[in-house]
Amino acid sequence: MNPTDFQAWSRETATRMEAALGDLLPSKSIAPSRLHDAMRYSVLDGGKRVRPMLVFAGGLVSDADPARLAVAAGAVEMIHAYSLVHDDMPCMDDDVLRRGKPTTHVEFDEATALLAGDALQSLAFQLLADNKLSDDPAIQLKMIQLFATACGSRGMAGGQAIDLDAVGKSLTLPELEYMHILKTGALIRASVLMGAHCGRPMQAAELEHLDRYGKCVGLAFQVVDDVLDEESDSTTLGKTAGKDREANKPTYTSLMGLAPAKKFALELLADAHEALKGFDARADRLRQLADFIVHRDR
Ligand code: GRG
Repeated sequence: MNPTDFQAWSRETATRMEAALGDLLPSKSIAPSRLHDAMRYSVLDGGKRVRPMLVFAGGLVSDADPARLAVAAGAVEMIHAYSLVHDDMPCMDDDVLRRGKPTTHVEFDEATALLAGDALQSLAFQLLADNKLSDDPAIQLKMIQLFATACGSRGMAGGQAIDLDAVGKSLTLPELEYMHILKTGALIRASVLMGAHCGRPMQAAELEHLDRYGKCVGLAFQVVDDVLDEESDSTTLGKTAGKDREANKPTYTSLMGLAPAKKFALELLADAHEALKGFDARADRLRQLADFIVHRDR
């Protein structure tokens, strides 16, 4: 696999996403303009766009139409952005900086940030309902169902609830893993399937393998996030009360140690590759993305 080629593809995908998100989000010239401004502020011009890339890479496996993938990827990124906006608020992690900019509640105000997150979540589902994403309406309904599960109390929001409850407590490794499979993993896992469902109908076995890939990559993403946090001496920047709360949260590095956490991430990467072994070269972007996620430096 050619890393230069992957870098070019990821840059192109990020540029395509920026344009698509700009079009999919309501204009700030439309009322209520402050809310629309806050939604655009929270989504545009920032982030690695890992989840959209997973949607596009999943779609390559099923030869999906890029226009459909842009809508599905836009919906996924809006949910991700909403989760960050709410996560940064004083009632949760209380952070003042995100993606090098003031967090949404700091730039606007708490009520606007809350509403921006709410409206981004609604808009994501509206996009999935308004646009044709599969030739088969039953598959499109399935996409919306799996996505709703990934976002809700049995997915990301549930994982966040478990995470908040864990502050100051000790979790076992299986408990930590369960929390992260929901909090960070569910959306990443759903991204791959959302992309794959935009193309030709997939066999159940293919979907199972893609889901296993997504589960491994979703968990690896969080393990690497913990490793990067541990290794970074800049984590105190832009943090307030959330800093103390976060310091009291169990992480892979605090439970396993740094070297075993790095080894675990590599094991998950090997499992992700194993899950794709029956796929042809059309899964190469998924393979490269798994490598990128595990070997990233931010
Ligand atoms: C508020 C319902 C609700 C959920 C919040 C995902 C989440 C749940 C909170 C984020 C907290 C956090 C920083 C977790 C660590 C892993 C993670 C999801 C990091 C942010 O994702 P990146 O690195 O961010 O993809 P960018 O900015 O690149 O998009």
